[in-house]
Amino acid sequence: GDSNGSLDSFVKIPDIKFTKLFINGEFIDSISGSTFETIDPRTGEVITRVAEGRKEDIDLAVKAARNAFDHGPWPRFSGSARGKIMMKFANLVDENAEELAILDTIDGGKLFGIGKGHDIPQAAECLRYYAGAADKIHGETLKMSSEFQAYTLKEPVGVVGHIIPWNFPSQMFLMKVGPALAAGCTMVVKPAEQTPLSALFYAHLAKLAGVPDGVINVVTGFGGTAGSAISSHMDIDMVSFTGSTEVGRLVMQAAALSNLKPVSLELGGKSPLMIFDDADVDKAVDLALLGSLYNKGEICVAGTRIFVQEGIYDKFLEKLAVGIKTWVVGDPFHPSTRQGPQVDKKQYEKVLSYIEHGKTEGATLFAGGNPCGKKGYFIEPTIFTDVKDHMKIAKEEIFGPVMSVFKFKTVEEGIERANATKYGLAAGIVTNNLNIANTVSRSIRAGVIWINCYFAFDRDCPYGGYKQSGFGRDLGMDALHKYLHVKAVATPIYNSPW
Ligand code: TXE
Repeated sequence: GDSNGSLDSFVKIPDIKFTKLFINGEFIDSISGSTFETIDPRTGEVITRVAEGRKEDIDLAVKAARNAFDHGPWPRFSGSARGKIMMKFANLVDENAEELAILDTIDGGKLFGIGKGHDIPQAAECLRYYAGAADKIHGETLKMSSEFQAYTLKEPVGVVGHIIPWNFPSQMFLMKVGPALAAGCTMVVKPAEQTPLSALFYAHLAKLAGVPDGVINVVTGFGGTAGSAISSHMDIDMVSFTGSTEVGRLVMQAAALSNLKPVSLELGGKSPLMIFDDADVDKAVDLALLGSLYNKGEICVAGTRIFVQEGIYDKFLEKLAVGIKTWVVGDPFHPSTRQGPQVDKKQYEKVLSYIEHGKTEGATLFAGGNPCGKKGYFIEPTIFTDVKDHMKIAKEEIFGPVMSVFKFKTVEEGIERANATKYGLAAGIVTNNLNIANTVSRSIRAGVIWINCYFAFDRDCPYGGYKQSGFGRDLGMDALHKYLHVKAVATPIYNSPW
């Protein structure tokens, strides 16, 4: 660990510009005046203090969003007028990609090179995708069975609450805000307490681009206070949540007990990657490493249950032992680092405790298994083999760089065991056999299936959960439609007796 030299030697870290709540187009202190520390997981040191929003700040933000929705221009603009402003917003994101990537690296331990070169440009493209959709929102004309005709209108759902996690602060922000903006909604965004910095920067860029005041409000703060004030708010029309299954349950409950607002939930996962006898072993190893270790394993769709068919099992392990050595842990600013620190002390300790469980439950520790680095929250990429389906590490989401390898015999057995989970977010299949690929794709109960690839994310491709991984979709046109209501308007065709 920390094998990539001293921290901070690669880029100059700029002063942090935005640390206050963004409400009604202005950066303001929280009503209580309280602030909280945001920590650099590379060192465990404080980066800065950020305004701590609570219920009363959420109330203020909702008032601004409500006013912007009920009386402001945003929902009343033509779609193309909204699209133009969103395009400008996207251009500003691109122009500021380096600074935004730095914020996500110091706040969340994410790889800087990938952030600047991929994540943030792709997030800007996602915004453009929805900007392009803003003037293509339309309903249908219906000839009804009676003497009426009807048409449908697609109307924005209103004030949206977005509660987002820390693992992809930039992509998450723009993938939630983009379709809601295109739909004509106004919103209150609560970023995760671990990674508040880039969200505030996005708020600033939105204002520069010309997004009217009150349309996007960002309230930084904790889940139990600011977050729950969103899910139980009487004046928020919908909540889009990404986070743990445990908190997803609370969000849905609070929504039900308040104003019955619809929710969309993107929750935890324990996705299988299934490697069949005929697979290209090198490709299988690459996908197994990527699928379970990318973003230090802090990714909801991580393929952490690696099912390997018995005919290829030994060869796979042989190459995996070599492949894991290329997975370098260290300073996320260093260009050759593949894995930075876990996001915070809580996640770091959670992952280490799962590793202990794996050892005591009798799985074989094949690689890694230890914390590393002199400071910060670094953990060695870890592989367990001989994992049994009933073990804790086989069943629960670890959300860290820990891979579990299982052996299976037949396709049917593989499908059954891959499906034996309460989650259903994603699955990977490695095979060149079309019949196996087709059969398994249709048999796995999960929202996205990747054949001979993993993390094939695209703004145009929806993803989301089956089972306790939640419901509702992010990305693609499906995400736009979750921020739209369907209204039917009927009128008689001729003089009707009705
Ligand atoms: O999640 P939380 P945590 C999983 C992953 C991880 C575990 C715990 O397994 O180890 O969850 O992480 C806000 N009402 N995922 O504790 O608490 C919170 O402030 C309303 C999977 O960080 O669910 C943050 O903004 N909101 C995942 C957001 O919810 C509340 C991503 C997510 O935090 C709240 C993250 C409440 N009562 C963690 N309590 C994924 N699906 O990608 C907290 N929050």
